[in-house]
Amino acid sequence: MIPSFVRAFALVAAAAAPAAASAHVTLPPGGASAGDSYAAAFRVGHACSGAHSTTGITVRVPEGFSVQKAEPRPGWTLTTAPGSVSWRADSARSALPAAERAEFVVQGTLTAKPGTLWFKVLQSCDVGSADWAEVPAAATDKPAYPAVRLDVLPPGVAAVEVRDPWVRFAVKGQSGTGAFMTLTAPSGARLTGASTPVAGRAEVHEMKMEGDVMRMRPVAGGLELPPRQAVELKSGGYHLMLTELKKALVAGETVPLTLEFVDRAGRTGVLRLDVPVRAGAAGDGDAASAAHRH
Ligand SMILES: [Cu+2]
Repeated sequence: MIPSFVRAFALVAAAAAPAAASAHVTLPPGGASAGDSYAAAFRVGHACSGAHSTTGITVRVPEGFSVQKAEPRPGWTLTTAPGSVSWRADSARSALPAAERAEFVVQGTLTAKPGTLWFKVLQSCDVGSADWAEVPAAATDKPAYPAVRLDVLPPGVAAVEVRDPWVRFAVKGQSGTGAFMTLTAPSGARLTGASTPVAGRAEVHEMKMEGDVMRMRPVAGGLELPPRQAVELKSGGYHLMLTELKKALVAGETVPLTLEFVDRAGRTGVLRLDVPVRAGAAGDGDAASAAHRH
């Protein structure tokens, strides 16, 4: 059984994730496990307003994160001081052009206490600067220059971002269907299983050509999610196979779905989601139901 506080935390974390606008300085969504070592990869997506390039980044490290080391960046000078890490471009040539994205990575260890950490990041540019340092007072607040948020998750909650999950509809009597989504594990993980009250079985499948025949089979050992790399579960590729369906799945309803993961340290964690049922594009999931034979 999953304690109810874990469930509540997971839902809050999932709801808050889309607020991280891609244009700001961000960490990969999905959070990190309390007490874990963590590579904080700050993504800088554009220069300051009206500027052509980013020339410096200074991260003010909150309590709750102990820095071990920062990754150097060629052509930039790295300076670490108590409570901060900064990179400064050695010349205009090595500055980060406005149209390019880059990651500035700080390795460290996280507090054992679950909660939210805010990293304040000063971005210096060829013209002006931007201080990403505003901590929203409420979840609905959208400050112009938000500090960088990191969700520190309690044991049992997987540090994985789930984007655009959906389940393909199923008519009454249909035995199986597919569930699709994009998963990103900031620190790496494996998707090892799933469960839902609407199906007797839920398995991670892959599709593979065997001779001329496209076949699907359970992924042995689970699906690898490399750190900070989005892995797509989609028709014709990896997917979650729901079989022994207990009812029709109607477009527009939502179904509970629990995803099970193992992190790099071997610890298990789950995410509990409510996933919409959709008709899907033509062909989505057809293969999943038609070709599925065990
Ligand atoms: Cu399948």
